[in-house]
Amino acid sequence: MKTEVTELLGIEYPIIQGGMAWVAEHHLAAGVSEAGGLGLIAAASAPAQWVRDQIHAARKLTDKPFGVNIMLMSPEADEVAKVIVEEGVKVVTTGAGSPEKYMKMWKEAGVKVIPVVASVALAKRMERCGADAVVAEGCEAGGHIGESTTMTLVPQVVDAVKIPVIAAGGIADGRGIAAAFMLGARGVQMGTHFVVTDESQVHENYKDRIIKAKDIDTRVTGRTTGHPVRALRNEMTRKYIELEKKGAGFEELEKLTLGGLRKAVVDGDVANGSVMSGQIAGLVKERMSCQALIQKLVSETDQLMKGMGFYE
Ligand code: TUI
Repeated sequence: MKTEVTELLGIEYPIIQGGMAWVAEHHLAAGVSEAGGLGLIAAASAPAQWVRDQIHAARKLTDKPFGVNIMLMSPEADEVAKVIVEEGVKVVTTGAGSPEKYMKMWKEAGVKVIPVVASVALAKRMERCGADAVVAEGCEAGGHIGESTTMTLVPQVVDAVKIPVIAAGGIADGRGIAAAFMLGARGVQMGTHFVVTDESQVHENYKDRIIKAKDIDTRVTGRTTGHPVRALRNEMTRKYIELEKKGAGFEELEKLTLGGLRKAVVDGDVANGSVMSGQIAGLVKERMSCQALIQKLVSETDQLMKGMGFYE
């Protein structure tokens, strides 16, 4: 499965693990990289020293390349951006904003930069300022999302830029990967399925909710505040959406979600916490190791793409 993305990143398969806040720590990142994909450590809102420690811990588990995801709304983003360079991290992905101000520093250090974008406009801007590839993430994805679906966003981004495009949002099996290739992507980023792998350290309750989820079980909160976030429906999303309908303001709504992801991932409070997940959770029925998952994805994709001359 060689594509421009495997070449760019020096990995075996063009499968990237999403930079999921609280979920994407060193065990998961190393597991995905060891299995031939690209694992990521999510800096989320964590202090720079935590990120540094995670990088060291991942290096103890794998010699293969892995990356760090920076959430650009984090107050720690400036410090984490420097840690990337100081620690010689090979790949950085970014979310929830534009990484323009760090681009020069990263490119000079030889870091491969892959911004996650939810629009054609941002993809073009990222290409102009030196991005090596972009992840085009449709609103089927979990967490903070944009407006467009993967089906509509990916081909429009592919037509708008020359750098390789990696598709994300709604992908959890070989059919999704093959479909992404058909839309012009050269790789995929997946989150939800990796949450339930053996290497993932998230609370069992969180994994259970994903395994039991049906097709229509996610909800988007925060459309009224300009920060739409997709999560599995629970008491928190119900209250949140009810308050939104009543016209509640940002501060009142914020109280419901503050620390919510930690609550769900660490404490296992899947009723009141934020159980971020993509719409594809309904397809995720089995727990397995990162190795088994990636091998399953590769063989399913190969089966579908056989003889199409798509990749070498
Ligand atoms: O970033 C994500 N997904 C995330 S970040 C996150 S952390 C969080 N936790 C609680 C509440 C809110 C966030 C959870 N999930 N995906 C990549 C992504 N980036 N999706 C959408 C965007 C995006 C949105 C607007 C990127 C850029 C942007 O505007 C930038 C600009 O300057 O135009």
